[in-house]
Amino acid sequence: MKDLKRALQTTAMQLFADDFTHLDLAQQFRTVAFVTRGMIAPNWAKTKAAVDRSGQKQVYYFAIEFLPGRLLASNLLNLGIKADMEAALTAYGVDSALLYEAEAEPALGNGGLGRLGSAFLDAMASVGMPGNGNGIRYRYGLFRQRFVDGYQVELPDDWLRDTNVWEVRKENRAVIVRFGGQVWLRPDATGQLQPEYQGAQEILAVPYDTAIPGYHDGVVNTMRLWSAEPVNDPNHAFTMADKARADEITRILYPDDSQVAGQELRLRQEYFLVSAGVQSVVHHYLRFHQDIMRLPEFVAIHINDTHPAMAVAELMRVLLDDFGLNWEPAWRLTEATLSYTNHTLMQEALESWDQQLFARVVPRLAQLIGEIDRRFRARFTRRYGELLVNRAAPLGNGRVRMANLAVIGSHAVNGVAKLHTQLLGESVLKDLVTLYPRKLLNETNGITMRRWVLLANPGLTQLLDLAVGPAWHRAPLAARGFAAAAQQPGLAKQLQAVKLANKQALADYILATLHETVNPQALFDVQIKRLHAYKRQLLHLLGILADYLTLLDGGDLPPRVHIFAAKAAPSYAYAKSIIKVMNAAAGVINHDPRVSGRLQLIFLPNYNVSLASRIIPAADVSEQISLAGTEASGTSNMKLMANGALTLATLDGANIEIRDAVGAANIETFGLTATQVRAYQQVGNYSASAVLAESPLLKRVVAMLTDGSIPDIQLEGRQIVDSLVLGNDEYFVLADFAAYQAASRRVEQRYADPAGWAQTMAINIAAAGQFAADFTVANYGREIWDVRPTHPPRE
Ligand code: GPK
Repeated sequence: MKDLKRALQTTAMQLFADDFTHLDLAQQFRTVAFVTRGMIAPNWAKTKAAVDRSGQKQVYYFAIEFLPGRLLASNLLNLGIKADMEAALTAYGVDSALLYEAEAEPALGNGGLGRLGSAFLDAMASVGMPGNGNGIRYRYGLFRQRFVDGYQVELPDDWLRDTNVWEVRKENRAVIVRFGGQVWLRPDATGQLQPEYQGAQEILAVPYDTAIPGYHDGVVNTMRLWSAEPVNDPNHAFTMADKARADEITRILYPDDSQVAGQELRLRQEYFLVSAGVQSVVHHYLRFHQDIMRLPEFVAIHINDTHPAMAVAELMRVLLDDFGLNWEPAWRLTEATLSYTNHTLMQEALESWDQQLFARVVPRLAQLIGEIDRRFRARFTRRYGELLVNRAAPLGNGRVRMANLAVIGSHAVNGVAKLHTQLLGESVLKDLVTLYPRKLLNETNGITMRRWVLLANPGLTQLLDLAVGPAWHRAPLAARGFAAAAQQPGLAKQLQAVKLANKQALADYILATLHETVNPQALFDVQIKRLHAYKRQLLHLLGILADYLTLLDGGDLPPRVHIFAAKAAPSYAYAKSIIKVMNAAAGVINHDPRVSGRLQLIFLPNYNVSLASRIIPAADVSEQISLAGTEASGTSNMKLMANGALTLATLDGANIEIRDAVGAANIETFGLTATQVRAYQQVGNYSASAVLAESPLLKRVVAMLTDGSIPDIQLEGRQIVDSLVLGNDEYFVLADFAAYQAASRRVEQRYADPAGWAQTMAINIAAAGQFAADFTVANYGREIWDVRPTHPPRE
């Protein structure tokens, strides 16, 4: 600790020419982070050297989003110096909790997809797999959300305003990315066709590297994020317009994860990420290897969702144009190097690009994809027929279909939960699975147990350490013993006390941010995720309104606090209407003395990784109520169970695997199954109005949206009712309503038995270990990447 104190003083003097104790909180944060970074650096250099020297195969995880969360506490934890640093800070009179909050959160992702990428980077480092992130350094991350009159307002996220302590700019590793112009193919001296570019725009891609330290293992991997700049040519000054055109590419993260907007800038972002990434992977490979034909022995490139799917064509471009390979060997290398994860079944989220736009932005890739398409058709049409091949081809109806391209160019394709993978094979990827029956695999998602339990829930961590020892930090399955241990009434009592303390802390936060007082003894019922029709926050809201009416009618329900957090895409009007209606309903319910202390609706603004860390440890119930067959996996379901919440769920995504892990007695499931939903959709015999006509309670609830009982929501309430009635309730909210209400009552009955509830909590916590991302990446390594961890998580 003495050393740390001295390091803080020295660094404060170097950075700010002042004493550590004289600095403000932001400066103190920078000082502590700088010291921490200095302690990571030697192992970072050592890891890189060791991987290069040993020639171990490396994973490059290409993703248009990463969502790491704040890094200081997590880095200190992984280095094993968190307690020491906190002691040093205490000695200087600094509150470490406040200091951690001074860090800007890197919000370079929308939600689950980006968070999964960051969980994988953490996990790869923690099990000793050489793994690199490859992404974009957005100047502005996901918008900050505020509510004004209950409406969502989006504010810019200027996260780089104060310098980012963690990143290292590597200008010596910059590469040039080419856009637009014309490409001609001309035979060179040997007769090979070579592309000749005319009028292309060149952009400099500059990498910024961030260290990703593993947990207590001395491994430090790298997340590389690319920033666009004008090319700096000493003989040709760039203009302001050049600078603006470059800056634009990495200016801002697209804040929508449900729709493909089809905008040229997004396509440019994707190509920028892919071209910079592929070039840098190949450059690095050539520093330590001679033979490009051995690339897949040393390099695995992973395509996270379709946004980086152009990697297929870009790697072909490099192999053909820069290395002069012939098509077949280049294609074999490409397929062996690449793999792809699908994250959604939703039609509107499946990416495709207008072929003409595509050819204008990336003309050489358009040529190559044309050739991939031609060869694909030539190979399969005779045997499988034109209809099937047309559907599965990379080109069709004037569009470039990114999922098809990714599957065709990869040796493995995976879904993110068992049900999702099964449904992929039956629907979105059916034709491609017919053509490539062995490519499709399942890799169920995972989470960073250490961030979501060790960091977020110190109380529970202490109890787990007490009950099963600290082995679970590295070997997540070791938490299994917690279920049996919690049968001792003493431990069960302590578990209840920890949960209560966490709820009190969240109650304090709610009071400070929304000026609402909530009772920590009440049931805390949590739904936190992006706002989407398919995730059915609306079903939860209808349930709340029904309970409100029941209470007004004189019914008796136990005290319950419903806690939401969710951002809506700025262009997603329906999702924004739900937010407005939620906030308006909160205004009515929370201030009605007739239900005071018994029912509350709390919508916390600006959901992000930091807010999740506050809410999750305090949750009693985890709402995972998407329409069956729509949520690919979900990962908040795993985080919440790991913190002892009971899952209230449809049989969707990873909820099914959670049920299998905890047993049907320790989860509440309800609603239509994916098979039943599909049957309705195929026959077309679902009638929302018929459901409505049969339920007097439901009718009253839906009426509340338009009859003025919730003020100031004329348009929004109407829009929602129209979607349910005129639109025939695309997501079967009304169909599942009665089952949801019944499940909700069962949850309350369980909660009335504190001893039984404590057992269920313990069983959920004990069973969560299987969802540690440490296992997920080890499985990817074994089944897809052919990369083995040096210290795999114990089974
Ligand atoms: C899926 F397709 C997408 C997307 O664009 N963004 C995103 O966050 C999510 N996802 C799924 O919706 C979740 O079910 C899943 O757990 C998560 O990706 C990670 O796989």
